[in-house]
Amino acid sequence: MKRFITYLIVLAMLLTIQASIGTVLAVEEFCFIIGNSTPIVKSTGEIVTIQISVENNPGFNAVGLQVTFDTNDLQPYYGEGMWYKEVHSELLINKNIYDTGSTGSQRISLINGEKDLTGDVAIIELTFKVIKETEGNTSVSIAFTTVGGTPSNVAAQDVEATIKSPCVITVNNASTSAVTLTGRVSSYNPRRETMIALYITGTKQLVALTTIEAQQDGSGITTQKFTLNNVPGGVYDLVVSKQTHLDFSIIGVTVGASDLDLTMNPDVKINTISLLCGDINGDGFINSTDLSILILPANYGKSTSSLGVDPMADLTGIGWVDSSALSVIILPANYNKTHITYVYNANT
Ligand SMILES: [Ca+2]
Repeated sequence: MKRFITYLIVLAMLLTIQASIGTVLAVEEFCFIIGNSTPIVKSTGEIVTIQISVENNPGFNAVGLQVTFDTNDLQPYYGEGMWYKEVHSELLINKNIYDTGSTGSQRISLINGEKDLTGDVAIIELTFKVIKETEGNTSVSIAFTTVGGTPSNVAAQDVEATIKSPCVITVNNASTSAVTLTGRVSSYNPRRETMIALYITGTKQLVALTTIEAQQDGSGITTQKFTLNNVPGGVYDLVVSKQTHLDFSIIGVTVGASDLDLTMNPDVKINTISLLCGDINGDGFINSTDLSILILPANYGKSTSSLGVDPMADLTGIGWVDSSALSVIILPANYNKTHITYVYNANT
C-alpha cells in the first residue's frame, strides 16, 4: 500500500511536470513508426521492404496493427514465405493473421510471449511488389486495430502510444538506369520452381527477384536460364533456391551500367549455377536424415500419387520414389553437403 501511495505521488508529480512544460517540452511519446527517414524511390515491378519500428518504448508485449495500402499500387510480396516477418528476435507474430487479401487492409497481431519487448527497435518488416503503373506516390499506413489493438504489457496494462504513418513510396520509372542480369541454373526436377533473388550484398535487403516456373513435365537434370530486370548498379548477393536443393549464393556480384550475362563468365561455377540435390526435409543439409526419409517403406518404391508418399522424396521428377532419387542423394557431389556460398569474380 505504501508503495502504491508513493507511486501515486510520483505520478502526480510527473503529471504536474508534464502540464507545466506544456507543448514546449513534451514528454516523448511511445510511438509506432512505419518506414524510415529517407525517402523510398522505386520503379514499377521492384520489391520494397518497409519496417515497422518503435520509439521511446516503455516495454510492451502485444499490439494489433492494421496495415492499409492501395492494391492498385502495391501487392503483398510472398517471395520468401510471408509478406510480413518479425525482424526482432524475441517477437512472435500471432499466427492468426486476418489476411483479407485484395482489400488492401490487413490485420497483424504481435504477441511477445511472457516478457515485454524493450528498446527502440525494428519489430516487423513488410514486403511489397510495386505494381503501380503510373509515376507518383503511394503509401502504406498503420493504425491500431479497433478491437484489442492498443499496445499492452505483460501485466495486462494498456500502454499509451501514438503512430507515425504513412510511409510514402515514390514510383519513378524514368530515373532508373537499370540493367538486366541473366544467368543459367542446372538442377533436378523441372517440375519444381526455382527462385533467384538478388540482395544488397551482405544483407537480406531484396532488390530483384524472379522465378523459373515449374514445368508440366520432364525429369532429371535440366539447365534453365533466368533474367532479373530493372537491376540498378551495385554490389549484390545472388541466391538461387529450389525445393529439395541446397541454396547456391554468389557473393559480391557487381552490376555496372550495362547488362550482365553470367553465362559469359569463364568460371563454370558462375556461368552455370549447379544446385546440389537431395535435401528432402529442407533443413539445409543433404545427409542421413534425408536418406532415411527416402528409404522409408511408406515412400520407397511408391508413386508420388500414392497416399501418404512424401512428394519431396521424388528428387528427379519421374513421379516415383525409387533408385533414381537414391542415386542422386548418394552422389558424393551431393551427400553430406550444405548450402553453397561462392565469391563472385568478374574475370573480365
Ligand atoms: Ca536435409
